[in-house]
Amino acid sequence: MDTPADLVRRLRESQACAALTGAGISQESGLRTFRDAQSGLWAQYRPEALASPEAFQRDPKTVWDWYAWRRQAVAGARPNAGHLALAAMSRLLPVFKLITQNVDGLHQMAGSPEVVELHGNIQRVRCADCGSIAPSWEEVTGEVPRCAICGGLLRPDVVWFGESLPREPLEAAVAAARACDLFFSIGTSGIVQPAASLAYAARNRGAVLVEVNAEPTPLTTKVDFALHGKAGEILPALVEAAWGSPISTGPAGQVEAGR
Ligand code: BJW
Ligand code: ZN
Repeated sequence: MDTPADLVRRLRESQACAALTGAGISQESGLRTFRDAQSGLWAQYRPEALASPEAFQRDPKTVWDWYAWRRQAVAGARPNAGHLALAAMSRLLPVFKLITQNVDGLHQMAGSPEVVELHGNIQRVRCADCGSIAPSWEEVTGEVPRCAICGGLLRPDVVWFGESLPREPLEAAVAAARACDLFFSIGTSGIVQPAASLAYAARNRGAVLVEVNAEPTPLTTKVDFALHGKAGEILPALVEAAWGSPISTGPAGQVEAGR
């Protein structure tokens, strides 16, 4: 891929960089994006129709099973070159804030420190009634596991449509968007609020916007650099162009990139 020289210069010179990622960055790790058609057992469902408090109220077992299935897929997934490139950027830039809408934990596994998780994490489970995090639970066929404290139904600790985002991560994300000079929107369709507004918050404060996506999105016409293709190819190429050496994974899974 040809990386624009002006973008390479801006990346090298950035004093405060922020990136927002979405499901597209994990696609090359074998995880389905949110708006991909589902397959098998779940082909008849739209993810949007399952990721809501109303769906859980109506049919908690189906929603629980869908998350159990996805949790298993996430447990078998590994970070790809895109995740590793972002982890390298956190070492190479003076300030790099990584904000994700993903619930899969792959950025952390790639070595990114202090990832801001806007939509929670699929591996955590909490009580739908009292909110306690369940340290463990037992899968019982035909039933949704219950809270050991109050007996309420357990649910994934993720943010569904119509629910508020957790306050601290949202504040951290808005602050990072407002303070950065370079903002990346990576592998996200850019339609789910309030995450989608972060790019505009950055732009309103004068940041240069970069989009990395397999396809055009509503943000494409607003960005300074639109890089179309796979995040797992574009991001490593960008890091290599800016800092001159390819990203590699050390023996302990540590990400390295030369200055
Ligand atoms: C690649 C690639 C590769 C593929 N390389 N790229 C203002 C206006 C209108 C509506 C609202 C509004 N404010 C709030 C709302 C309502 C709602 C909303 O935004 N609705 C929209 C659909 C219009 N928002 C909310 O309800 C939020 N809560 C909230 O705002 O509370 C206050 C409030 C409530 C009600 C009314 C008003 C205010 C909560 C949103 C929670 C979203 N939750 C989910 C589920 C999380 C748990 C789970 O995983 O199950 O989060 S939904 C889903 O969408 C998930 C994702 O994180 C999120 C974003 O999806 P993402 O990441 O963009 O994935 P995709 O699949 O859409 O796109 C993948 C992209 O990757 C594509 O572009 C591909 O091209 C690309 N790609 N392969 C690079 N290899
Ligand atoms: Zn409870």
